[in-house]
Amino acid sequence: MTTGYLGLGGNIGDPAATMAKALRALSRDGAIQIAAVSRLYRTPPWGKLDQPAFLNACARIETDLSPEPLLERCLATEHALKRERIERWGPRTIDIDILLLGTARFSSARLTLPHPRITERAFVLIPLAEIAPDLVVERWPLPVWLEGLDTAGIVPLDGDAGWWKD
Ligand code: A4P
Ligand code: MG
Repeated sequence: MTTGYLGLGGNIGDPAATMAKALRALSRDGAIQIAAVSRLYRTPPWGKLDQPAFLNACARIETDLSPEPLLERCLATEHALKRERIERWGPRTIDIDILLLGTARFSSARLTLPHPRITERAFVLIPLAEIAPDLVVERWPLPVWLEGLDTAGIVPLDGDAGWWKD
C-alpha cells in the first residue's frame, strides 16, 4: 500500500456536504482507504479573487492504485457530484486534486505528481500540515513553504475530523 494525499475544495452549493460525499464515495469500493481527514477550513479565494470563499480539506489515503487509475477515481467522483468545469480557478462544487502519491514523480498529459502548485497554496498546505506535520515536499517541510505565503483569512471551522462520516 502506498500513502497518498488528496486536496479537496469547493465554493458553490454545500461544499462541506459535497466533500463528505466525495470522501465516502472514494472509499466505497475498497481500493482507496481514507486514513485521516483534516478539519474543514474556510479559505479566501486564490487565483481568481471575485468569487465566494472556499472550503478546503485534505485527506491521507492508503491505496494500491497507480497514479492514472487513482486520477480516474477522483475525476469520476467529481463527475458524479456534478461538478461543472466553467473557468480555470473559478467557482466549483467540488475539486479533488491528487497532491502526492508516495514519493512518486509522475508526469503525463493528464496528471502531474506531486501536484505542481502545492507549495504555492496555503489553502492546501495548512490542512495538509494538520494530518501530515512531518511531511517533506520538494525537499522542504510544509512549515518552511508556509513561511513565504499569505495565510490571512484561513480558519478552521468548528467541529472535528469526523465531519465527513455518515
Ligand atoms: N491534473 C494534473 N495533475 C493533477 C493532479 N495532481 N491532481 C489534471 C488532479 N488533477 C490533475 O483539473 C484539470 C485537470 O488537471 C484534471 O482533469 C487532471 O487531468 P482542474 O481541477 O479542473 O484544474 P484547474 O482548476 O484548471 O487547475 P488547478 O491548478 O488544478 O486548480 P485547482 O487546484 O483546482 O484550483 N482558492 C481556494 N481558497 N481554495 C481552492 O480550493 N481552488 C481553485 C482551483 C482556485 N482557487 C482556490 C481553490
Ligand atoms: Mg484541480
